[in-house]
Amino acid sequence: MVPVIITAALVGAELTKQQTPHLPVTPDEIAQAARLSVDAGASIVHLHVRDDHGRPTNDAERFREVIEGIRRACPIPPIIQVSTGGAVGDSAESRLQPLAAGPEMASLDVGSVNFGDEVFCNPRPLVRRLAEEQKRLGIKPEIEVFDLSHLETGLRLMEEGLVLRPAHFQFVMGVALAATEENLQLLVSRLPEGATWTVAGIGRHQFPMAELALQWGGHVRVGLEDNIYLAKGVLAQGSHELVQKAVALAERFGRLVASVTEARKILCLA
Ligand code: KMH
Ligand code: ZN
Repeated sequence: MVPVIITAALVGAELTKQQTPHLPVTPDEIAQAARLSVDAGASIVHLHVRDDHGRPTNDAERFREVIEGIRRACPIPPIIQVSTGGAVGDSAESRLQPLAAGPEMASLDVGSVNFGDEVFCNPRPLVRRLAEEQKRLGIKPEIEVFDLSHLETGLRLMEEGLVLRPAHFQFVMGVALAATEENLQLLVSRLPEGATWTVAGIGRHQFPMAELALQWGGHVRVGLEDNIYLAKGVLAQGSHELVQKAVALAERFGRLVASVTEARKILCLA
């Protein structure tokens, strides 16, 4: 099996310091969190950033500052994947901004979904716009699949040439779709030829989903954005502890952990 690419989702847009004091919010804290996660085995950093008050922002300048900080802090800089999902309710204009900060990858949310008590809106025209801009800038999208219909939309974007092959999919389990083995199996079975995939299990589903991905040749996302606990009732001291746990699981299932160079090759990044 190919080495497993571990993505560290360090910040998110919804999490607060009240929920976990280990959440990085300043550019320095985020750079340090990235360094620890990359040292632990992550090759991709999925990135949201915060303003000076710790609130989520899509400001291109703040993204640039944080990305530079991460690249400076890491002897071997990771692949930076900016979020174009932002926070629930962010405008299209705002969600396009992180693409200007020079990332190699970006998330591409392709369908609307209930998100807690809110709705994460991704109407088709917005999705097309985000996909077009990523293609224009040579940024590889990660198609975010919160629901089965999102996979269908991803396939359509590929047919339309808005997402180039080989496409990369992220299965987000436990927000809309229940985080079950059957659901993950169904999603994997619908992937197009040559596609790569990774799984983000939310909350307590993080590691059960990671275990399946490790056994089935998929890749894994962990990090505080999705789950703040290392074990029941034990807060992770940072995303790096969750990366360490994923690395230990990879060893258990006989998967090597991809270096940054290997991850670039697996994902066919330029
Ligand atoms: N914060 C969520 C509403 C992404 O990064 O693309 C969207 C999200 C997905 O986190
Ligand atoms: Zn995100």
